[in-house]
Amino acid sequence: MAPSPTLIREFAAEAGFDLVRFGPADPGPHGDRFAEWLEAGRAGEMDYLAQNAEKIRNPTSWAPGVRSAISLAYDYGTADPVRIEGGGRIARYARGRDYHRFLGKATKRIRAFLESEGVPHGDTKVGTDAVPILERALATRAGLGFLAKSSGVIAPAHGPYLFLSEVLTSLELPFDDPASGTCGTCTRCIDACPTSAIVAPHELDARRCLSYTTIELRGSIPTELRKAQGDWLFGCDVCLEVCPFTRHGRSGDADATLPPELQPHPAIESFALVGILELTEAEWEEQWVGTAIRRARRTGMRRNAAVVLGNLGDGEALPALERALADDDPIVRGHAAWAIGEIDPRSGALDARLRAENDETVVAELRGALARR
Ligand code: B12
Ligand code: SF4
Ligand code: SF4
Repeated sequence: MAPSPTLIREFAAEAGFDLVRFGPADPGPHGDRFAEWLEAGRAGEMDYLAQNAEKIRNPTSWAPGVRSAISLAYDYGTADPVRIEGGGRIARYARGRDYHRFLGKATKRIRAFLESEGVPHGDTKVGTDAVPILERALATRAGLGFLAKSSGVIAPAHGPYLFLSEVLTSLELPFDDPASGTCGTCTRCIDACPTSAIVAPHELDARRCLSYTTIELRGSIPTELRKAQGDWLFGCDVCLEVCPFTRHGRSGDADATLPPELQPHPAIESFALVGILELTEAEWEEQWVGTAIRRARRTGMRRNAAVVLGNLGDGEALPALERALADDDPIVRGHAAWAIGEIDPRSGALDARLRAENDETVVAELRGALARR
């Protein structure tokens, strides 16, 4: 016999989720919005979204027989983003061990529970983030929260810092009502976004979002977005920080209420910003394994560190940046040149490197830095 909806809610709460709602296992009209978004090129280089578009729009194409989505949310709200020694901030979601593992275990427990209650093996699919599902669409349709102008899902009683997960099941569950709450006339996130990435309410141009440029983008960060990056080293939380619903997140000593997996990772706590610019392959492979930061790759993190150092304008970072001009990695060399141009474009190291450099992109970066004299 199938487990009762009440029992499923109780089990999901016990597995660690703050919110559990039931809704349809398909994105409905959000699927069309997603297709328009892709068509407009707003996904940038995230090709996996276009490659999985059919699966994303139609979950039954890869999970036949699913009828309902158990939409789940975990409130990870904390007081502060992680600050790296010497400057540099990391978005709150990436502070601990990779949250995919933490939530993946919890969703798998729910699947095991459903199977132990008689749901046939194979009738249930689970996911967190890295899954061909419009998680925000499913969460909104299940009434877990409302679709905010930032394009995030906000649960009025918790705020915007929510990880989403889902269990798709063949069970016919009673769908929940839509969540109350709207953005109303507020436009704070749109106004505060440093790169104007929220181009209209609910519409994000990912190519401009710092979460994309510092994490997903391989290669160079567009020059016009570098200053706007400020001290964000990985991801960005501005549109969540300014949101008036943020005060409804975890309260009191919020950090202490997070499980050990979501406490700051030792690598994040022990590396200084210059150390990240100079991160060796061995350090990356030994000390950063198991963090969500790995998504940016070592090159990406070193590139991001150069941009932040340039934005912080700290002359003490110049020797490290000048050393980075001779790095094997042209992305690191190019961004180091840009950062030196921000701090001290008269540095002789720029001229010396220009004489030796034969990578066209780096040459352009060096010329750009020298032009600031
Ligand atoms: C690709 C991706 C990104 C991209 C693009 C984000 C985007 N807004 O499109 C980048 C790298 C920029 C990114 C950034 C972030 N991400 Co992200 N990302 C994803 C991922 C993998 C896919 C999202 C996607 O398909 N985007 C395409 C757009 C079109 O879809 P969408 O964002 O869901 O937008 C929907 C609405 O806009 C809706 N819509 C818009 N207008 C209208 C109007 C009507 C009438 C209707 C019906 C619908 C509608 O249609 C879309 C489909 O539902 C999801 C995980 C997943 N599998 O869903 C996580 C996910 C969305 N990300 C998440 C997080 C936490 C973030 C960041 C906060 C991380 C950070 N601090 O740096 C930022 C937030 C930036 C922002 N303002 O959105 C969470 C969001 C949780 C939440 N509460 O909403 C998710 C769900 C991961 C997770 N499992 O927790 N992300
Ligand atoms: S994460 Fe930062 S850059 Fe991206 S939309 Fe939000 S405020 Fe803008
Ligand atoms: S800041 Fe305002 S507009 Fe943006 S998501 Fe929050 S309530 Fe909505």
